[in-house]
Amino acid sequence: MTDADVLVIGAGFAGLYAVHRAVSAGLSVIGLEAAPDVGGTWYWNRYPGARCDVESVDYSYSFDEALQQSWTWSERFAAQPEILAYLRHVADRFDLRRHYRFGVDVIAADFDAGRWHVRAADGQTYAAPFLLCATGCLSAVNRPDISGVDDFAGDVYFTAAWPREDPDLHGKRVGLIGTGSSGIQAVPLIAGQAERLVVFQRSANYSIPMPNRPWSAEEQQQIREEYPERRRISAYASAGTPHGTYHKKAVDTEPQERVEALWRRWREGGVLFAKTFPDQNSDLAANDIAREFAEERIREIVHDPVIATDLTPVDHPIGAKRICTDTGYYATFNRDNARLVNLRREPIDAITPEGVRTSDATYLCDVLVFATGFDALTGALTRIDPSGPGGVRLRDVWAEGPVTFLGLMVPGLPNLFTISGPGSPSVLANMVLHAEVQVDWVMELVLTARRLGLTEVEPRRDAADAWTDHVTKAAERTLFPKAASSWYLGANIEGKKRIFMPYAGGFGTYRRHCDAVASQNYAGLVLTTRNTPQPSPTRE
Ligand code: N01
Repeated sequence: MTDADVLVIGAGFAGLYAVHRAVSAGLSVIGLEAAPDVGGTWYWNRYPGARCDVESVDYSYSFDEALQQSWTWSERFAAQPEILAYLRHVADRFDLRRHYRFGVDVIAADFDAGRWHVRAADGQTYAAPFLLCATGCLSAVNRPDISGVDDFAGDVYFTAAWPREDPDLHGKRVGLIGTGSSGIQAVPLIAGQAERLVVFQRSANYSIPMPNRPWSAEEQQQIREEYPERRRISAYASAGTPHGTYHKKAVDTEPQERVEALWRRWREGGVLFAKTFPDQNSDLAANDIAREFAEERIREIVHDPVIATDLTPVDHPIGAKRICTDTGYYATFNRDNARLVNLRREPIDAITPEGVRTSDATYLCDVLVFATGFDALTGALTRIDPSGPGGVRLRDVWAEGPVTFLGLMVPGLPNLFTISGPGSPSVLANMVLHAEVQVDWVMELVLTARRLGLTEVEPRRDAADAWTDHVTKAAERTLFPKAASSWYLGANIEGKKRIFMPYAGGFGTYRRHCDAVASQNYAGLVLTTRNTPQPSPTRE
């Protein structure tokens, strides 16, 4: 079967849920996934140390109470293998794999005669009236074009496409380029294996220790009992988790009390430190308080003051770039076999067959690890570059930055849905609950359209402009745009328009916007009925 009611691209958290929702609603659905199995980002990012920075009990589906009660997370912050095992379990439990074609790399999508025609790299096409792109925010790998990169004689690995068979790095001289979340998580593990590790850092990042530990049996029982309440609080919370900020602004809190609040968050670990105080991400004075606290921790951990200074960010308020979480990152630079190269002082000239040549030295390497990130938020979509009626192309509509309605729909591209797309909270929220909210909204719209005999649903240009303007204004109320460069801003990709892409207004607020649009009969959308002949899809 290559025709269905709905096509879903992607088999990560969002894609799997979209397929499940569509099948449960009685629709025929084809899922297309480039990898050989389910998992999405958790399929590919299997580098040493890969873990989620949101607590496992929150970073999991909420849509099915029996699933929630039956799965037991072993640790507070789940590692990649456990998250992948969970997604495989979900695929088995809801029999989702049979709707998927794996190993299918989608390269194009055109809307014609009321249907999306999706083309794969192998030439196969698939068609359906509705297309859900659950292609991920962090899936289009950034492979930097460094001079000589193809000449390197040793092994090359990308954290974002790590081999299924974990490479043995014992006794190897490893060079690692990139110090975002992936590099920072991988560094301590690689240093523990390699003979020598050289970390090439262009920009330092703030990283908070992740005090991971196993959940005790009592905690697991308590989690099960409290799940409904935990989810009820999370449903309209600002980040889709039950955690809030300190009850007072940093600038209104006495110094001693502030430090105590910061220590509490530091010890809780994870991304929550970025939200210790309610004004931390909107007021530079408040941010400075948290930033200085974190910088003091770096100086305490790292023995060599020059290295500590090099590891201290100089170009962004804390949290304005995605805060990283680690297990022993800073302390790694106290080891004899780990070295930091500050590329701002000593830029890379070229990669040679033997290693990395900077302005000052050549670092001999047997292995190069690229932890160089992604063409985030838009990359996976613009690489497909869907084209609508009259030849409207996504890349053209987004030439000056992503224009969306609710981060979910694009003017000129009917029946196309961008799950976790730019203009939605996505990476600023709990991605799993976020996917559930968006997929539920889309499926309601699809079912409504089918019930009313509508063949096309599409946002009005003025409604999309108004939402995009709202997204920009929400970002302007924060410190996010103050980062010199970040993937939130698209600034890590050459030629990409610099614009803050996620919706910073909060997950709960976003959800209320979605609810309001649906309850106002989809205000902002153009709903059309055309008499186009429709092939009737076969159900599996
Ligand atoms: O990617 P990044 P990432 N020469 O873009 C450097 C999520 N995530 O994969 O900052 C030299 O953050 C680049 O330098 P600069 C999380 O949301 C979550 O690490 O551009 N260096 C930067 O240091 C995260 O934010 C988890 O100057 C080059 C690094 O590469 C997001 O994924 C774990 C370079 C890229 O950092 C992305 O993280 C992992 C070049 N030519 C990821 N090009 C958890 O849940 C790029 N860089 C914990």
